[in-house]
Amino acid sequence: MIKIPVQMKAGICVAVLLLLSGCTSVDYVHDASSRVQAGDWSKMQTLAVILREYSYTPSELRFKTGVPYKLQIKNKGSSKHYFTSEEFFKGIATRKVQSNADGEIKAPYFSALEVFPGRSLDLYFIPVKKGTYRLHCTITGHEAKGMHAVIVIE
Ligand SMILES: [Cu+2]
Repeated sequence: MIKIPVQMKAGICVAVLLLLSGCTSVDYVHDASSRVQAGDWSKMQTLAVILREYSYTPSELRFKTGVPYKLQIKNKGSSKHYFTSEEFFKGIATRKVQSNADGEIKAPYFSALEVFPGRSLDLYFIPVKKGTYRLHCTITGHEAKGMHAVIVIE
């Protein structure tokens, strides 16, 4: 029998865990459109998040599963910023993203939204998967300067 050193065993465990997490990585909500249609949008709750150099306000956004939301993503900064949170977008049933000046975009899911300075986008959605998700701006240097936040679905 081959003896495997303890350290190597630990390494193998980590490798297996990484493989498992890779295999079970969260996919998008497949029944998003039926969840959106079944939602009671007359009870929609509206929240806002402000983007600026280099922060999200509030720095923690909390949502409840099953509740329809409109999240107003407002860029009050002087440069463009991103609302990027792939795992959060995988945990919600998206209805649409609306630009109040230009129209609305209907898609089963998004992974990132870019908002120009002085503009805003409204994300209409119903949270599905509980969890804590990292939100960040993917423009070079912004996250390092503090442009990150947490989204909690409870
Ligand atoms: Cu930014």
